[in-house]
Amino acid sequence: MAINWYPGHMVKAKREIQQNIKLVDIVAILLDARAPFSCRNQDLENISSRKKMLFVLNKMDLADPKTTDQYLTRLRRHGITAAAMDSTSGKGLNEVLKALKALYEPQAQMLQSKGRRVRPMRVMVVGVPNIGKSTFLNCLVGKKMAVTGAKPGITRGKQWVRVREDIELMDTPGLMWPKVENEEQGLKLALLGIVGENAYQEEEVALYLLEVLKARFPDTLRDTLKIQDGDRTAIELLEQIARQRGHLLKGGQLDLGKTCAALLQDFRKGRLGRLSLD
Ligand SMILES: Nc1nc2c(ncn2[C@@H]2O[C@H](COP(=O)(O)OP(=O)(O)OP(=O)(O)O)[C@@H](O)[C@H]2O)c(=O)[nH]1
Ligand SMILES: [Mg+2]
Repeated sequence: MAINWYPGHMVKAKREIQQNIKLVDIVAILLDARAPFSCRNQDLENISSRKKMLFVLNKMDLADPKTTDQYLTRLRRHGITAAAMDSTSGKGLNEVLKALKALYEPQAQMLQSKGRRVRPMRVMVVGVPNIGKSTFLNCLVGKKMAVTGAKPGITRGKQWVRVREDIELMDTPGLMWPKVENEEQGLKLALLGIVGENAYQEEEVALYLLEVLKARFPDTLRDTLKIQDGDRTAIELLEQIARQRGHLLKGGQLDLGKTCAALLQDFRKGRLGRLSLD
């Protein structure tokens, strides 16, 4: 599925990020821990490349812990500073803070050696929509400063916040790619809720989810969704789930639209377990 979703506020947001990048010391690039490689936005990394970067695998609570460790190792092998975090509970926050401090240390020492005051580090939080940038910021502040929400496109303009005495953070709106050509990447982004709901077909994404479960997570089909694969196609599995859940239209036919929407919600809320996709 190719995705074309680049609403107007993102054009403005990209310009704002480019203009403000010179004011910051570090860019925190948030990725979804369930599919960090699919969430990497080359555009954003290019804009950030002259700054120190910290990659944060957010929503770690929804991802398979072992796989998250493997992803972190893979990123670090490429010389990337990376940490995982759950911004809703604050798990992993200490590692993130430690990584930020380590990245800022050379600059702090330089200021000190020149006899200048070490000012708070300025961190810009960037990433694709709905990845948890505003939640991450709130978690660092320890209270709700930025508006968050369960759909992409909540933050519309930049926002600076003094987090603690040693950190200032800037929240930014989520940025998509002008066009996502890679079929599977598009499906993953839609499944993760990163793409606006008008930009994809729910049925196509739900069938992709069932294909992934069939191929890689048969236990989830059997134990969580309580269906027997029995070599059935994804559409047959979808129909069985619809019957099981009693998703029916007035005339008695299956309401597959309802089942697709429910399955996507189940995945996004972690009700199918901690599944990593990349
Ligand atoms: N389970 C879990 N949910 C999270 C985490 N971080 C954020 N969320 C949820 O993800 C959704 C999106 O969070 P936001 O903070 O609004 O995301 P954003 O990146 O600021 O989104 P935009 O401003 O739309 O680009 C919300 O429903 C959050 O509660 C996390 O670490 N774990
Ligand atoms: Mg936001």
